[in-house]
Amino acid sequence: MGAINAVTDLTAQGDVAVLTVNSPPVNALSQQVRDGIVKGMQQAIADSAVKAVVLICDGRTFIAGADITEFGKPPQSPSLHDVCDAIENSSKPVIAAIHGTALGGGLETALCCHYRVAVPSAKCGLPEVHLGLLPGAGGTQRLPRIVGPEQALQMVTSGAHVDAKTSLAAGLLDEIVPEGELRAGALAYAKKVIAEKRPLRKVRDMNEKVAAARGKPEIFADFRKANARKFRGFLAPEYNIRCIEAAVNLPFDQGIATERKLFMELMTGTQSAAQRYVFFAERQVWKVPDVPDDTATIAVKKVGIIGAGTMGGGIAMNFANIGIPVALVETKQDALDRGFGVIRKNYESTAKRGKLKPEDVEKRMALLSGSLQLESLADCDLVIEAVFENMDVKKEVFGKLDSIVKQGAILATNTSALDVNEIATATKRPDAVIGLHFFSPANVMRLLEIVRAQKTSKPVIATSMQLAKKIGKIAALVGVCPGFVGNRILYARQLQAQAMLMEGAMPWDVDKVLYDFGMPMGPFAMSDLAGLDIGWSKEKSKSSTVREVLCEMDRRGQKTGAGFYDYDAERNAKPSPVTEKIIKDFMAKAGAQARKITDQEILERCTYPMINEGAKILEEKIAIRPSDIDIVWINGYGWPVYRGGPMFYGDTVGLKNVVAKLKEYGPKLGAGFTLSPLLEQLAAEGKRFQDLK
Ligand code: 3H9
Repeated sequence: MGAINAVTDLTAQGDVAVLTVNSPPVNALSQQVRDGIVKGMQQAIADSAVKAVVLICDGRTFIAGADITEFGKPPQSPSLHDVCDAIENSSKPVIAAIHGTALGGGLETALCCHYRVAVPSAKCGLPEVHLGLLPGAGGTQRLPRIVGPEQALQMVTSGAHVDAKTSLAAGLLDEIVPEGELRAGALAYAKKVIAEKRPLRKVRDMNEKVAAARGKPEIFADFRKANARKFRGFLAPEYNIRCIEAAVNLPFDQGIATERKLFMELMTGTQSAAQRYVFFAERQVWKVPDVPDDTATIAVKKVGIIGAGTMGGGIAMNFANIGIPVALVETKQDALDRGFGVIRKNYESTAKRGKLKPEDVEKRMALLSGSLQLESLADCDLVIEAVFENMDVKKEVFGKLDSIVKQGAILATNTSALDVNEIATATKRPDAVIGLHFFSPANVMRLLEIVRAQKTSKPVIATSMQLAKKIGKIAALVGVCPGFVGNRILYARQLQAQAMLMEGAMPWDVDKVLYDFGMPMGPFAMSDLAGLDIGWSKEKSKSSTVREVLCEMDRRGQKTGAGFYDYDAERNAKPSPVTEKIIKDFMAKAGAQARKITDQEILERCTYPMINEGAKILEEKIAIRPSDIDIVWINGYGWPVYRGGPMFYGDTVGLKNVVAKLKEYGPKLGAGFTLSPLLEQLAAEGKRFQDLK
C-alpha cells in the first residue's frame, strides 16, 4: 500500500483500506484520478487483509465531477464508467466519505459505493445541466432509484446542491458524522458494515421507487408543463427528463444505454460547448492581469449611497444583505421616505415567499440610515453616487464628496454611460474614483460592470472586485467609453433594429426573432418595459422619430398601457395598429419602400453589428478578454447562456461568415458603420475570438 500515482494513495487502517484522492483544486476526475481509483480498488480487492474500502478526498472537497478541461478531447482510459464498475462490482463494501461538494461525476462515483457518509456541511448534486449536459455516468439511472423520480427530476434539471440533512432524509446518505471527523467517522462506519456483515448494496438493484412510477406518464408531462418557461430554448433539461423517464420505464442497463446516447448528443452539440465555455468565462472574469490576488484592499465597513430611487435603493439592499451598514442620502425627505418604503416592500415580499425570515427584514432595515445631508457620508469607506444621468450634476456631487468623505475611501459612480475620467476630474483624488455600474433592478440583476478610469488605483479595483463577489454579483472590469461594454453593444443593436423599421419590419417582427433566438425579449419590448421617455423631454420633442411621436401621444411604454405595443390590464403585449401607422407615415414621408425582411436578415442585422462592436471594444482594450464581453451580455441583458454570449456566437457562426454578411449588408448598416479591423483580421486568418491570447 502507499502512493498509487501522484494524486491517489491507498493506506490500511486495520482491515479497512482508505483510498484517498488528492487532486487540487476540486479533485475532479481527471485521467490520473480515474486511473488511481481503478488501481486502488484492484489493490484493495487483491489484499486479503482488507475487508472494506473507504473512498475519501483531501483538500477542500470530495470529487466535484468529471474534469471539464478534458471534455472535447480524445477520451483516455480508464473511463468514468470503468471507475463506477470497479467500485460497484467490488467484492468488498466501499464507503464514500463526503465533505465539501459531491457533484456530477463525483456524486455518481459515490452512488456506485455501497454506502455513503458525510459531514454536516457536505452537499450533493448533479449540476451537469448547467454545462448543457446530463449526468453521464449512471447518475440519471441511480438517483431516481434512491430519491424517487419526482425529486430526481428536480435535482437533475436544477443542478441544485442538496445539503447533507436533506440528502440523508432522501436516502442519498446513510449517516452524518461530526464535522471535522470525516475520516474517523467513515472508518467507524466501515467497521460497522464489516461487523454486521452488511450486504454489498447496489443502487442499480433498488427498483421499488422507479417501479412505483411506471405507468404514470403524468409525472413527466406535469413536470415539463410546470417548467416550460424556465427551460425554454435549453436542450439539456429535456434530455435529463428523458433519462429519468428511461430509468422509470426501462431495465437498468437499457436506461444506461439511453443515458449514454443522450449524453453524447449533448456533449457534441453547440449548447454544451457554449455552457462549458461560460463556466470557465465566469471564473476568468475575476482575473485582472495587472491587479494580482495579493493586491492590498480597503476595508469596507460602511457604504454611502447618494440617491434613494430605484437604483440607489436596489444598490443599498445588496450591502444590507451582507450586514454592511448603508447611509442613504436624498435631497428631499419624501424621496427618502419613498425609497425606504420601496426597500421595505421588497424585503417583505421576499419574506412572504419564504425566502427571508421576518426578523431578518427588520435586521436589514436597521442597517439602513437616511439623511438629507451629504455630510452624513463623511465616515463611509465606499460612496456610490446614483443620481440623475447628467455630467454637470455628477461633477457637482463628486466635487462636494471630495471635501466631505474621509481620505482612503472609494468614490464610485453608478453611471451607465458617462465618462468616468471626467467625473474623476471633479475631485483631487482621481485614484479613488471608479464606476460601479449596477443593472436594474440592482438587488436582483447579477451583473456589475466595474469601470476602471485612467487613474483608478489598483487597491480600489481589487476592493471593488472583492466586494462584488461578496454581494453575489458577477463583475466584469471594463474601461471608459460611451456606454462601456454592455450599453455600447446595445446601441449597436438598437441602431439596426430602428433602421429596419424604416425598411419594412414591424417592432414585433424584430422582437419575435430575438425572442426565438433566446433573448428574454426583443429591443422594442425592452424599450416599452424601461419606458420610452428615458432621455425624452416634452419641450424638446419634435415628432422627428417614431419614439418621439409615441411619447408625444403619451404612449410611453408599459407604465402608460401603450408604447410600441398595446397592453391589456395584465400587461400582455399586442401589436399596435397605431404604431404601425406611425411607422408607415414616416416611411411615406421619407419615400422609403417597404420590403420583406427575412427572419435571417433580422437576426444577422441585430447580432453581427454587436459582434463587430465587441471586436472594437477589444481593439480599444475596453474589455480584458472576449469572454468578459459575453459575461456582460449574458448576465446584464439576458443573452441565452446556451449561445455563449455574442463573441462566442460569432465564433460559432464563423467570423468569416460574420464579416462577409456585414459587407453584404453594407450601406444598410448606416453611414456610421465601420468594420472592426480586428474582426476582419481574425476572419481573414480563419481564427476565432477564443484564439486571442
Ligand atoms: C460531469 O461530472 C459529467 C459526468 O456526469 C459524466 C462524465 C462522463 N473540472 O468554482 P471554483 C476549477 S460534469 C475541471 O472557483 P469554488 C475551476 O475552473 C462536471 N476544473 O471554486 C477553478 O479553476 P481556476 C460536474 C474544475 O470553491 C477551480 O477549479 N461538476 C472543475 O467556488 C476552482 O473552482 C460540476 O459541474 C471541474 N469539474 O467552487 C462542478 N470544477 O482556479 C463544477 C472546478 O483555474 N464545479 N474546476 O479558475 C463547481 O461547481 C465549483 O468549482 C465547486 C467549487 C462548487 C466545486
